[in-house]
Amino acid sequence: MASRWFAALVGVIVTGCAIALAEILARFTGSGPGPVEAVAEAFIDLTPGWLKDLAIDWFGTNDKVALGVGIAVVMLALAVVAGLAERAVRWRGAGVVILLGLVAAVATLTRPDGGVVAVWPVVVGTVVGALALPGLLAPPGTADPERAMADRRVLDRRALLLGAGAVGGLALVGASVARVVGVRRAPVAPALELPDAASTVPPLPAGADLDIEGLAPFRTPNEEFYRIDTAFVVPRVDPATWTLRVHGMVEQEVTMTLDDLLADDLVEAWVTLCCVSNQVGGDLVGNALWLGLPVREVLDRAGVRPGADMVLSRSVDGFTASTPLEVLTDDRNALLAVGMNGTDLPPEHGYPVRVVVPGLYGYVSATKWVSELQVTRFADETAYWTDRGWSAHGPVKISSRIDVPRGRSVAAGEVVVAGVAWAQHTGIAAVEVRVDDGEWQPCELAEQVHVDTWRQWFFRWDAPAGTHSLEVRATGQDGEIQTGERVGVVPDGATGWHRVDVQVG
Ligand SMILES: Nc1nc2c(c(=O)[nH]1)N[C@H]1C(S)=C(S)[C@@H](COP(=O)(O)O)O[C@H]1N2
Ligand SMILES: [Mo]
Repeated sequence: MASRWFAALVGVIVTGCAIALAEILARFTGSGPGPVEAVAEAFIDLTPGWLKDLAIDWFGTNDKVALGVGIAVVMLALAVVAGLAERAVRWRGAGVVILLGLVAAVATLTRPDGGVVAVWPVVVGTVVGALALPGLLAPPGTADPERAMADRRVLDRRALLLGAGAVGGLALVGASVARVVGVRRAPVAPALELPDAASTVPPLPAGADLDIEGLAPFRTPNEEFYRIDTAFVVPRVDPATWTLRVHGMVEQEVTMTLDDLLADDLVEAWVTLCCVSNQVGGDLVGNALWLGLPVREVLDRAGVRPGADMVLSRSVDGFTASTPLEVLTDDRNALLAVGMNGTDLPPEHGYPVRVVVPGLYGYVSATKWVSELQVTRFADETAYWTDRGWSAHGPVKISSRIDVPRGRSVAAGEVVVAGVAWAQHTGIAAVEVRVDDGEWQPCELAEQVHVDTWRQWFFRWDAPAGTHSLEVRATGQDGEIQTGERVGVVPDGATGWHRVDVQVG
């Protein structure tokens, strides 16, 4: 009989090859999401809010890597179980493989880009795995010495086969991992020919960026822009076939192609985007120069019917956001964006088209890979995160953050304290800092570029030796003073003053 180690190894190799086979089939026939992707994304959709918060808290924008590692560990464990179960009772391990396959099949069926036709690679992989496992681990049937010799030879041949299988399997697994991490993503995002904006922003005033080391730059480069979404694999959208469908409570449905959009009068706008999961002092916030078509133009063409109060934007991967109609129809720069900092949207930031709305958290507004705008009512529809315990409305809360000094000791004497503050669509009027719970002291502000962007600030601090705490708070142009009350991110964003401890020596 095969040893436990051998059985576990066979389990891992067979399961690995079965998964890789299904991945490769899905990839090269373009049938839909691969099983790993489907399971990961179904898992993300089923994750309760508190667990998602914990994940973002622990792993930040590495949450996908963490999930990938988690899935790999669980699959490895189940593969070992399959091998051992097959060794114990014939067909039992095959049963484990079939169970795994069923989970993957159900996940694939329920994905927006999946469905019945997308399931066949999983079926093939499962059948191959479920037959290979008992085939490779069949116990010697008899105590007859001659039969035993023959069995030995069979086992030897199996070992050889396994070796070859392992090599091939590793190659397949490598290829599918490459697929999952998106190494092969590049060719599916052909560069768009972005037109010049019909309405441009004025050049940045010299005083907009204080250029202090360690301070977040006024403009966040695309590569450094935080990424938060439910997509385990970045959706691949073909710009040639992309359309935006505007429907629901409208006079007439409108369908736009990318050419339609690019031929329109596009506007440029500086907008700071922020995630509702951003903790006090966190970095899930960034500022970019966006290029796009005002959403109100498109809504105008469709003709919004009376009674509507919300637009549910939907992405190709099924994510939805509920945005109040009024912020999409007032004069703010709510955009169907095609450009980010002078280039196309990077795939992970919504290529080819996403929504950007100044003043709202991303989860209720900033739909990436957008494909639909449904004009409706808050009473009739709910969005992705609303169904998971988050508020239906998500206006950004006034915030401020200390970027320097942070996490290191500084020499006594004059220390520059600096950071950013934001109150999108309201604007920042003042920022104050206090040392060791003392008096609030006014800071200097960088030039305001737009009420929709963050604003840098700094403070010259005559720092005495010892350990000190620094705290910051902002005041909006509407007079609102940032509250010191500590509230967590659920259900509609964190509040509280950012505090850092500094060692001065
Ligand atoms: N399709 C899609 N769009 C999405 C999301 C998503 O999960 N799927 N997440 C939203 C959230 S919660 C935020 S904070 C912003 C983040 O945009 P970014 O990744 O470009 O920074 O995208 C929004 N748009
Ligand atoms: Mo978010």
